[in-house]
Amino acid sequence: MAAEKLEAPASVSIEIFEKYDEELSQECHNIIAALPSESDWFSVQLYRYQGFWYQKRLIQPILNCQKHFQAHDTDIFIATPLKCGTTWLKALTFTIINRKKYNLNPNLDTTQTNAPHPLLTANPHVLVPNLEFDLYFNTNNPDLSSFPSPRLLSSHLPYASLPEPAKQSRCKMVFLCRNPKDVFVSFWHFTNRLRPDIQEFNTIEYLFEKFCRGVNYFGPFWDHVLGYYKESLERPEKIMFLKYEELKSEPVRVLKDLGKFLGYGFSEEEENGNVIDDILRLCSFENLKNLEVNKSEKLPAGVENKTYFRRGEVGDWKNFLTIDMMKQIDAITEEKFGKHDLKF
Ligand code: PAP
Repeated sequence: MAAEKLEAPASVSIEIFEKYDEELSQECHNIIAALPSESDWFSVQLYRYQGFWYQKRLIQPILNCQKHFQAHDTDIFIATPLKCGTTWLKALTFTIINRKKYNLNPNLDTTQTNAPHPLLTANPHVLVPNLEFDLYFNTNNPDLSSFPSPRLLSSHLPYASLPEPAKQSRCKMVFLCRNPKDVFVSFWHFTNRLRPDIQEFNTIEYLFEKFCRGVNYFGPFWDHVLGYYKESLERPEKIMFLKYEELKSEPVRVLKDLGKFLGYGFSEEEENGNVIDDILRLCSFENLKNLEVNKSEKLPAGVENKTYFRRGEVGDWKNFLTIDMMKQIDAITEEKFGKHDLKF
């Protein structure tokens, strides 16, 4: 197993991972009391709600958005399990939709007609807020009326647990998933970067066992993917199903498809010009990772932006998983996805 030096923790205070009991509604208390639970990698309890695992702090926001979120037909949702490329897809989608407003290539800004691109000064997670972590985290029913149309929103929730209006409306969803072995390795590093100073590093074996049993945030990973996959087959006009690997290997084709799916298709002139290349360059791992905002700033919740940019490669699992681990994940993937002809 290759020894990548584990990075020092991002100095997140443990408080942001806990929702104090007194802030929970009575309904939430009652629900949590009846849920199966086990401890996570922060030694905080995880709870299995509607078939998926969450920290206690997320149950109340999930209830809030399930109860209060009202969809617009023009909304666009980015839906992902953790560590599948959310940050990248947020950057790309934001940029596709707003490509006429902002300057896509700072080196070619001869006209100065467009404003500087927001990605140069804001992390993609700030530009595309998440329902359960951002919007409904501290507020039961936030006022979203000032959001410009189309509202660009995101969620890590499994399809079955999304607010009903999001499912019933004609809003569009782009779902991105990734090879589970790379997801696991990315997640393992993420937990260690976030761990509080007082906590030991999580061993890969410890987290692997939980991941394979489905006991990780928004997991089981495989069930999460299947929920969106099946729905995307039923309603291809509503849900676009993407893989991180195809975004890596065929970025131009995927971007064209994505633009078309969202109703922001590229014109012939744009396709023949530099627009698609400019978008890909602006949103590339190298570019985003090296922006000052992503090197030195934090999200409002306290997580350092740099935590979201590690290696950005396909197949990094080979550097960390043993043969046995590989076989174990592959067997689960085959069992869960094989009959659906879903391959990674
Ligand atoms: P999240 O679920 O916490 O929001 P998410 O953005 O989905 O995280 O996943 C982070 C992964 O995407 C990291 O993968 P790695 O650990 O295997 O390196 C991160 O490096 C990768 N990533 C972030 N931005 C980009 C990008 N612009 N292009 C490609 N990969 C990216």
